[in-house]
Amino acid sequence: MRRIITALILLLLLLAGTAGCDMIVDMIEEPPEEPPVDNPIDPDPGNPSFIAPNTTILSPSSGTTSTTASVTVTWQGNQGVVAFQDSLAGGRWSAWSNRTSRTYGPLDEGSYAVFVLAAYDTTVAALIEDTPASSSFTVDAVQGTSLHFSPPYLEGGLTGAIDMNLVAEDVTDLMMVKAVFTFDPDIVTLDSWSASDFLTSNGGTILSYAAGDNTAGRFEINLSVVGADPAGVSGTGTLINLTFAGTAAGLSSLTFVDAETELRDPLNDPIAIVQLVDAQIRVR
Ligand SMILES: [Ca+2]
Repeated sequence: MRRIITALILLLLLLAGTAGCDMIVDMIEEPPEEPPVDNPIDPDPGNPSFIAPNTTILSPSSGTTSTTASVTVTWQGNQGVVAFQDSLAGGRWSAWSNRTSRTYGPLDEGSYAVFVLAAYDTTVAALIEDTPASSSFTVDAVQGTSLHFSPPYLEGGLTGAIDMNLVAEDVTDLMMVKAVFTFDPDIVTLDSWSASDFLTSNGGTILSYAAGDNTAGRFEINLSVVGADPAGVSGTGTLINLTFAGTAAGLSSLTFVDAETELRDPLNDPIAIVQLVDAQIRVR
């Protein structure tokens, strides 16, 4: 009996010893822990789980028409993105920042594309989004028969010309325009103007009378077309080109004098104006 018990104890010790040896072997032979393979910002091209930085533009969605001249663009990045750059087509890229929206404008009537780029690390090319996200949208802030400036917001300096246009939009049988607007003569002066080609798009000759006052900050222009066939023009086009000069840093509005501004047809009947849209010039 004692011999059997001794044999059992030896067997148990042997088993325990074997297990202990296995544990030690395991501890020695187990390789160091692998880096997690789902690290999304591991730029190693050999890492099949790498997820490139990516931007989604939330608004405006492509194809949107904005009825306001200022358009707020919002976006988001995928997990791990820490910085974005944004740009309106034709403009410069912004500095990298963590902002996820920007309001552009006031923008002129027309079509635009906005681009946004994301990065996990702006200092490593492989961690910057390859192709920026983009969205195309249209600004149609002026609607109905209108007079407006183009562009609605313009920046200029103390040297060089500041070129602005006066546009008639969505007119029918327009033959005569009287437009009066004011500006801040401490910020800008109106140096010159010239008739554009919209009123003569059916031929004919332009008769004009203009009076500018760079002390009061007021400009009045009367334009009519004679000898055109048909006598009036329809649609949208530029009436006059205006050239301002900056005189001091600041913001000047270009403000229509509603009571004195009018459109007339070939029968000399007034054409109802839906909107007179003012503009701003900033001199830096
Ligand atoms: Ca429009």
